[in-house]
Amino acid sequence: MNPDVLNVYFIMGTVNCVEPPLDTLEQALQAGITCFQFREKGEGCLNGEAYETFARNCQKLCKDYGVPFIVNDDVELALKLDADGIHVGQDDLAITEFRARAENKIIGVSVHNEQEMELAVRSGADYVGIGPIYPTKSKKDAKPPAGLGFLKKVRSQYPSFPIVAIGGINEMNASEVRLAGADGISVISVICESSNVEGTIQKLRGARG
Ligand code: TZP
Ligand code: MG
Repeated sequence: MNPDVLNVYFIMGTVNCVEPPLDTLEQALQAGITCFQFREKGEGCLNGEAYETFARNCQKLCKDYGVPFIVNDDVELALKLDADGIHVGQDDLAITEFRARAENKIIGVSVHNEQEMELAVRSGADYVGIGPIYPTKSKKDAKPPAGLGFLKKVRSQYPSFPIVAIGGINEMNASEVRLAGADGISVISVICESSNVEGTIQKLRGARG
């Protein structure tokens, strides 16, 4: 995949939002996010029909702006909606199994150590997510913050594999994360809680973006 897609990768679910979620998503799309991940999970999240309807509404907005719509974890939803891709963690399904069912979709995988990285690449992932880089309040079961060390190591071992970094990234630290080797940054709260989504996204963007 083209790593520029990862430049400013917004992740969102209703529980992350302060403003109406679809308003936040549309503002983020207008401001130039390059990828969107639908991640409807956590206490108080939508279920059943409301979950699917919300996903479809997010997908439609992404289509309007030509931005890839990636589904977190839920393979069946990704296939049902014909999403552009799926992002899975280590506890979710095997990449090879999903690839067999969705040849042309983007597959992203979260990795936390060299073994997971090697397996993701070998299994045919299109990109990896590395984090949490810094402390985050947006994922209850997040691993301890890893800092930039692992990211730098992976970049040196895989000079051109698409990498997005995640966890506690904001306007202040985005550039050091990019300098450490990330093609892009993935964020939840800094956009969901911004009072100036456009300004925030401008500052998050990489030089290429
Ligand atoms: N995975 C690792 S950290 C994280 C996820 C989904 C949450 C990132 O959210 P924030 O608010 O940008 O720290
Ligand atoms: Mg998962």
